[in-house]
Amino acid sequence: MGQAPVVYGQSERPPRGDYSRAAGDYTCAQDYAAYTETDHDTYRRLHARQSALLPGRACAEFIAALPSLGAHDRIPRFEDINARLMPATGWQIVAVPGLIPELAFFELLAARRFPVTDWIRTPAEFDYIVEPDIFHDLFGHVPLLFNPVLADYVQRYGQGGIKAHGLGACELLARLYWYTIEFGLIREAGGLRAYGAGILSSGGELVHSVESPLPQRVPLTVERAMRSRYKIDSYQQTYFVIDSLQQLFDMTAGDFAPLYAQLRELPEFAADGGLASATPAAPAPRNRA
Ligand code: HBI
Ligand code: FE
Repeated sequence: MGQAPVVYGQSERPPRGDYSRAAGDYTCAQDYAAYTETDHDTYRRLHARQSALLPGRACAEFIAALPSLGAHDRIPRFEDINARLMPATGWQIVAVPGLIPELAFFELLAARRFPVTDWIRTPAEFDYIVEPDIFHDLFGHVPLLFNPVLADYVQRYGQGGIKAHGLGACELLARLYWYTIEFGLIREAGGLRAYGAGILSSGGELVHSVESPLPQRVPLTVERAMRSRYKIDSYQQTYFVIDSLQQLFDMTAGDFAPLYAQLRELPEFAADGGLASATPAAPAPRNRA
């Protein structure tokens, strides 16, 4: 049975989920009977709040794909979503007890299996939760897995992650994940829109990221994203902007090994003996008020 993963960085607290029920690849069965009426109501309320905020703030591809999650008055059954997702892009979602080790995470993505935490936050955590829960993963990540370009990008990210793990460069690649899949912005004719799951699943950051004058918003380059450390417990100070999902796919097609070699000289890595020993940043609290 899978062991509880080491959760890095600030969140030294034990992981939330029950990892004793996970298989060796950290996947488990979605324990649908375990959901209470409060859980279903929390999902319904979160979905309603976020859906009301999407117009003018979420990218068109996300808005078009969101109905593919199906009914939102109760927590969806993963097999019901998979019945639509597999034919669309060959992806499936698999239940996990929570955050899992990086290599296991990358291997699932490379196999077009997206790990979705199967528990939901308590009502008291409605606006803020430390670890990604089912709402962050389902609402934030899964709709864009129905988009063929983003679906291919996420699989290639997983393949790149396996390679980065071998090179001790997970921290650098994690920054690219952070500033695209989690907190990426896209420029549309009507203005800036969010495509990052961490933004799309957050009540406060969805408005902040596209409307606040405070953050920097810069064109995405792989090098600049990999040079940019990120904050895991507050809104981003910098958002990276793409012009299209195709542009994101095309600009990340290259071999990152030379870039890893160049960036491993950064002060935060050189100081404590090199990139491999860098403590990977804690996978984010994805939802802030
Ligand atoms: N595990 N279940 C889960 N979900 C994530 O988003 C996740 C993870 N483990 C590691 C991780 N993300 C990040 O470190 C990635 O950058 C690899
Ligand atoms: Fe996420």
